[in-house]
Amino acid sequence: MQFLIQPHLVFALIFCAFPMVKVAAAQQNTPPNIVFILADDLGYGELGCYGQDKIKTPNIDHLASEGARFTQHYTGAPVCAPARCTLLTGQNLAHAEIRGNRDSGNGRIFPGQFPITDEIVTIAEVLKSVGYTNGAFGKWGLGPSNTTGSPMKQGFDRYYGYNCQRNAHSYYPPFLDSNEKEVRINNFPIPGHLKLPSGEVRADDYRAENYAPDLILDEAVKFIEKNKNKPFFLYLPFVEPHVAMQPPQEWIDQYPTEWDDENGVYRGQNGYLPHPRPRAGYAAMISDLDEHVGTILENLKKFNLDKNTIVIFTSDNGPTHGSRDPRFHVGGAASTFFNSTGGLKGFKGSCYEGGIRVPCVVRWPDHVKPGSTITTPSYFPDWFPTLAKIAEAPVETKQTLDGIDLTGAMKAETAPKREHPMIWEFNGYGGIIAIRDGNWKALRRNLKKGKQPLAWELYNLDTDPSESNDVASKHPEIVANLETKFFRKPNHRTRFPGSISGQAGAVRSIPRLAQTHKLSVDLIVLVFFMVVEFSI
Ligand SMILES: [Ca+2]
Repeated sequence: MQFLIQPHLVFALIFCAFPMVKVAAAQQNTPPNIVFILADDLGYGELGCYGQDKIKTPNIDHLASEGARFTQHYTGAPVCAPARCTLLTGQNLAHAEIRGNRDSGNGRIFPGQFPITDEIVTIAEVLKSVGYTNGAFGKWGLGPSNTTGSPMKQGFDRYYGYNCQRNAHSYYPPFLDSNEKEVRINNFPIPGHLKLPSGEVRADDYRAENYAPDLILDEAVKFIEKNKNKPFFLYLPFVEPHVAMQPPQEWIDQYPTEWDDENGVYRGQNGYLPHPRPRAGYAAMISDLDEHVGTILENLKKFNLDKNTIVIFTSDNGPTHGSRDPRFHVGGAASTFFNSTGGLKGFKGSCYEGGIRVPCVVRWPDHVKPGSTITTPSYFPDWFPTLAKIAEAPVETKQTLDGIDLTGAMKAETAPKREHPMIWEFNGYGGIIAIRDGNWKALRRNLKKGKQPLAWELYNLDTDPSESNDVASKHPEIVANLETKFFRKPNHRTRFPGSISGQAGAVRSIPRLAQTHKLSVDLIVLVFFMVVEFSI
């Protein structure tokens, strides 16, 4: 048999192939979808891929195996609202509009948090400017509906979840917020805080009709399907494993009953809700979170989006800290039993590593090498320039941006250069400031008004990641250098006052370590600012 080349057949083949070529080119040129998953209070050591050996996290571990793990990634703040502010606005705590978990003050039971302003530009707004459709699903915390801080006024086209962080203290709340409307989800909601001093503690007594994380996940999946044909930014600030502890029973049953033999039931004495098996309950919350991450990844695959989507998974701050009853942490959490900080010092609310260093996994096919590790120190303000770069979006904002573009580090191409060190300035938990420059980290505590400020501490994180050996007295010159860098350009926020934040007078009211002659100059400056302050 002889093959004859028929001219009309050749024409037909070319004609058919042309649209395919065109489609392939279009797919290549489509900016990647961005999925940013933010866990709440998940510690550095609470994932299998970060050394956790009790709690099972197969989906996030798999995500890490297909992408990279950051080993020195930090949140921008050691608690919820300011951490979210640093993430979405690209500013560190010396510049950020939100510096604490302050309520909006609107007098409602769930007031929402103090709103970010209209002037501030969020990364969602930047992405929107180049055609992204943006959805946020989960805990917001940056301002109630009908204020400038509403997600719908900060670049998001769709929002579903807990606008108010306090409403998120329960997984069975009365309502969730859908765009700017409250939608009732439980007719018999469970409050986030109850005690049961005696009698049997039953997990089922703290459950109601609708488990909020499942509803939030469903809406996120709908968003993926609806926007599968155009670039989207999906921000998923999931609530787990923040207490109260109300995970599904199927996950609790996966963990050994013996775990809770030692301390027994939790009766709500450290706040939030009682639990019959608090250690199993805590692990169950993380497994449930892991399952939800798995569902998101499955859906990206289902809609053929997984190749052209960057997925980032991290946490807003370190694991839950201790409280009055030393057998449990707040809400019955078992941060010590699980070695939740992975050996780092401090917990949520602290600027020691345990409070701010967080797990961070990134999967970006063809860009990030599967199974790799990124050791570049980085923090939340870096995501603003990084995501803008990924989307090829121009950044035209008046606000100070404190982060650096991490795409070079993620692709293992170039080590990013950080002009200004990473800093944290937090007026909660007694008032703390911290600065990391290279491997050196300096930190001061007790800076809140009325407290006696403690001396600077200094740690070499390369040799002492657990911050157990304070070398400040050995290297006063390094401390003085970091102190100078710390006070580079803070700006004052009267809404979030603190003796450490802001104007030169306030800053210099802290006794500085610098030499005596410098101190006398500072005193003159202090007197000058006091005069100025009292004269207006
Ligand atoms: Ca948090």
